[in-house]
Amino acid sequence: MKPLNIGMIGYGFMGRTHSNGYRQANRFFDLEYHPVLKAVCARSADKAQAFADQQGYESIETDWRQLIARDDIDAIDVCTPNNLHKEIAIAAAQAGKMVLCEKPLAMNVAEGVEMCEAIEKAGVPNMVWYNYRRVPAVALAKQLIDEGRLGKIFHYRANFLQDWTINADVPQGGAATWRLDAEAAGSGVTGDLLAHCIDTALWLNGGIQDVSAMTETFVKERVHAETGAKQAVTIDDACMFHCHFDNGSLGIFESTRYARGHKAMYTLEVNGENASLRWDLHDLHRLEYFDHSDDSIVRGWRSVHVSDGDQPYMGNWWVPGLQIGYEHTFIHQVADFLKSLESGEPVQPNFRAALETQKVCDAVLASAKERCWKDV
Ligand code: 4PW
Repeated sequence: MKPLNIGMIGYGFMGRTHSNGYRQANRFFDLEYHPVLKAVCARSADKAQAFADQQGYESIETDWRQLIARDDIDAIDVCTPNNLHKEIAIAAAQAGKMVLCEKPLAMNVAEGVEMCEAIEKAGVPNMVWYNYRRVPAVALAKQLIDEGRLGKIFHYRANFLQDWTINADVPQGGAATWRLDAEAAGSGVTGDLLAHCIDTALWLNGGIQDVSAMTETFVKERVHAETGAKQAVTIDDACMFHCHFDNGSLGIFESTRYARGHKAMYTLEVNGENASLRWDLHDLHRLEYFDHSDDSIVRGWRSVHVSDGDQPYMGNWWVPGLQIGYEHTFIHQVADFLKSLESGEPVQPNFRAALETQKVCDAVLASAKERCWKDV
């Protein structure tokens, strides 16, 4: 097996999901390359060392430029807040490293374009971690749509609902709550949650032409986690939009962190002429499927438990009927990335594909701000 030396930048929640993916992929997939957890980088040496000890990294760095300069690193994994993605990804590409970047690709389209140009000029393998494509039930939805089973598609709808920022005492900024700080995140739920829904939608249902959106910021001021100063909140707490897809279907999307009772409820539904399907992250193994060609006396929504060896990714896991979970989506993404190194076929979504999601996010935010339809 060929080693692939990973240099991870960042040590938060996503750093843990990716690290687990690197450790597990070769245990379940037949792959030519195997990731080696070479180094993790964080500004605090103590935090980097604690992460390295827990996750199994061989060494630490406290300056990402040093990490990129190391000869023993093949791939840089960007797990920082969004405002650092561009600088790190471009520097890594220019140093000839492969780049795996957390979503969303960038703070905005302008940054994303620069990143795509740099990565393509360097010609290095690259990927953006839109992990929900790798839920087996979602991958099965893609297979059913691509086989034409739904026929002409009329409607696509998706929600991503959470409730963790309802309390006005939650601070913004800092290591744990940078997602509430526009300076670090670029946007609120649009880049954080809707971006997932948009990536999946573009993958399942094709391009989006134009959007009409509204956003709201329910809590207007928050204390900064590090300085303690009260500041205006400039992220979108909730965002909704509707759109036209290139294939003539209509889309409706909603995301919020103010839906009491919902922690990470990502749902999607696609309605076609012949069939419909729907999926819910809270019950991620189920793909609900309605096929109008079924005999009318037994026609109805089927609840397909996606755990059979014939279904996407599941042949690599236990035996039919047994389940996997959220963390496996990252293991699948690592496996797909490593396979792409073997085949030379770019893994999806790469930077260029993730730029399409960024374009929709920017159009959504502009539409909400200007209160009008925006072309993507
Ligand atoms: O990327 C998203 C995160 O920022 C995740 O998929 C879910 O929402 C879980 O945490 C947040």
